[in-house]
Amino acid sequence: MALTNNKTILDWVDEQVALVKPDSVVWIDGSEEQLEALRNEACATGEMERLNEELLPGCLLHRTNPNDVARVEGRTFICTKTKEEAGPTNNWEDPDVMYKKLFDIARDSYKGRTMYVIPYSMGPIGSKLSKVGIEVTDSIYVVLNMAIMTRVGKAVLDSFGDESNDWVRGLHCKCDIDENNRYICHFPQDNTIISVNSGYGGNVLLGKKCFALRIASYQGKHEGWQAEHMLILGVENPKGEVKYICAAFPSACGKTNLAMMVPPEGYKKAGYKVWCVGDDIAWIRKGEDGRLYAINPENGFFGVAPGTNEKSNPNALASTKQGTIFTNVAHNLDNNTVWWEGLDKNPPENAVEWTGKPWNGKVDEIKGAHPNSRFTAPAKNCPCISSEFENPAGVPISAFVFGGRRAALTPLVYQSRDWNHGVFVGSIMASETTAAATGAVGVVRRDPMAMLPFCGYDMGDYWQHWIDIGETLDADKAPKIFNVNWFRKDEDGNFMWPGFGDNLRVLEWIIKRCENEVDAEETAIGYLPKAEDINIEGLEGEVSVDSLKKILDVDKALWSEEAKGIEEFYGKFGKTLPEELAKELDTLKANLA
Ligand code: OXD
Ligand code: MN
Repeated sequence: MALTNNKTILDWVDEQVALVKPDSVVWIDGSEEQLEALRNEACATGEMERLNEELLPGCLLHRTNPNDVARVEGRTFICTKTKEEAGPTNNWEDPDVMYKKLFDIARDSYKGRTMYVIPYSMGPIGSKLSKVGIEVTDSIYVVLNMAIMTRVGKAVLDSFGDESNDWVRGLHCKCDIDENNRYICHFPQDNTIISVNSGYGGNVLLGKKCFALRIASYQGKHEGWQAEHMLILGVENPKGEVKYICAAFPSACGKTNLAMMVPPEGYKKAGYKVWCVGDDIAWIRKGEDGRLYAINPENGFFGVAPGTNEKSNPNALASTKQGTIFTNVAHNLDNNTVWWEGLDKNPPENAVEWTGKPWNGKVDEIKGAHPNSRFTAPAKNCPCISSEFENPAGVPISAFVFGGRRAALTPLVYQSRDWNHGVFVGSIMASETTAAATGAVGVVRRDPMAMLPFCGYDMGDYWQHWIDIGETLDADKAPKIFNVNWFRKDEDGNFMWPGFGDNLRVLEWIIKRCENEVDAEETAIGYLPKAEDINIEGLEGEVSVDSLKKILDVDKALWSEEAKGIEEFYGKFGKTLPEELAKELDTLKANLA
């Protein structure tokens, strides 16, 4: 039974039914009874498996088709009316052409299947910063994941009301999981997403990258707010004051680890705490007091499993101990639990690897878990989840932090001179491919604001939006903007900074800068800490003031090379490159000369 009288929603659902022709239609009401019935059904058909009820209560295992294990950027499209609106870094297709192609693929594809209609809220239900979406899907796996990653059900529609048309349409069709006909398409001007021929997380949980970043970034541009690929964390000092930081990193830079970090012993003893508000996405708006406020639009973590362990991220691991869906990990048959590379040193010998074949735990021969295997865990499971997680007003942001993986070049931390310079710093973000593990400098890939695959319109216009937002903020209210690099290496290829919880030492300097409590040195690239101002107590033998000086140096020759790379990258954008950023590049070059 339909759960709303909103005609815009009812009409659209009718249109989808007429297109895909399901045997039946089920509206997801969000009740535990309905979700439990769906879990049972998925386990009865073999789509999912229940794990050990004592060790992993309420947890399920799922395997996707081996051809369908990751987001497919090459098949992801932004279908704006003109190609220019999508910009030089997105795949583009004309909306009419793409709708026709997708409708031809989707037509009748639900025959013999059930259509699930999922009403969901990105952000706390009813918050002014939140938005509503409806996803229809023929996958129970999608329903159960959406029920963890977002707020779903009747409560969403009740608070949304019968009048508004401000909601995002999402059609997902598994079809035959045919990789040659897989498309993840966005129609920002119609608030519409269509995803066909995939059953993998990032391609089918349409609230996440598709809505909360690609569609929402477009909405934000037109409505005066920001959708960013950023974690949100709070640092509580011994006085109980909490300062919030939003941070953007390309993949493989430890974003989830930073979002849930455990302070070093000395800090813990002194009374420092770190609270996680979000690990992936931030929606940001100016509040009545003139400061920027952020909410995490999600309600769970869709985290990469391999490498997650008691040491790297105990809070993420704890989050997966109940009510979690594991995708493409190894299945330990002895105790009906899960395993992945980097969990511990004891791969199970009586197991099934991620493709479903028997596996003996010999990780050198074949991997147990896919490198992009995932856990979908409820945020409320996280031991360090912030008390502000459900706050409809969001949290006030003190600092934006950008980062990347650079073996040389970028210092441990630096601060931008002002807002526009900060936008420049975000726009030149880059990371090296991890071939750098051998000590060789990897290939540099530019990923401005970590938004390259997620911006729903021209990236040059997106930078302009950042600059425009800055113009609306009073200088004393605007978040300060920083860049960090945890990955500097010495001549022998060893990391020079311990990372993980010790990154709090850098966040402490950042917060002191925001509070005007510490000086800095002005350099060609921005403000750098004095080595003595980064607290290294407890790091004896690992980091010294001398080694800190090395991670904080600015090599003008390397930066001049970098400036050339930036110029080349900027060249792609033509007339949408904001003048302000071209000027910042000139300033950098002049400072280096
Ligand atoms: C993610 C990503 O899955 O950024 O969060 O790729
Ligand atoms: Mn992400």
